[in-house]
Amino acid sequence: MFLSSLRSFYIKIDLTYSIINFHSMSRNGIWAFIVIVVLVVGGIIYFNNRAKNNSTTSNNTTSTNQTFTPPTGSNVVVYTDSGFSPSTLTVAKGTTVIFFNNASDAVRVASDPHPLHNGYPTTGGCVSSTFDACANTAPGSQFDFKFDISGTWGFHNHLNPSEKGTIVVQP
Ligand SMILES: [Cu+2]
Repeated sequence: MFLSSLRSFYIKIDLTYSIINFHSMSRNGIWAFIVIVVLVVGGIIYFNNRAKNNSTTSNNTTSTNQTFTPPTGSNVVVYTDSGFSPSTLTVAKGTTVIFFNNASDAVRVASDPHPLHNGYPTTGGCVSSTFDACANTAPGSQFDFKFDISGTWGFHNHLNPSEKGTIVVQP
């Protein structure tokens, strides 16, 4: 009687111990699982953010190399990094010519000759002729000038006088 109750006591202890042991093992398993989940989710978020930052950086790079859309028409001269295009433009008297800056640097269109700026025969400009932007035209901007006098009028980029062009104004 005593022996059998002792045996059942031991069995109980053994059972309880193995239950605790089993629980603690599965608890470790749960912790390991949680740690793995946290690492995996954290890793995904980290690499996602890195990918996002990389794409933001490349977007910024794209926006620095901004290109503009010059106006089109028979009265447009576009300034590019390689000079004025077309280099000679023929227009009718009274036409307003658009000098559009599609280059990466500023430009200042002015009447030849440099530095007198008195070829186009009007006075009242900042140097002499009114055919003078008198200020830098930033990339993406334009300078407009109305040609009321017929003739062949040379102009240049006052910031880089070797860059030249010609407007032929027909009567
Ligand atoms: Cu000049």
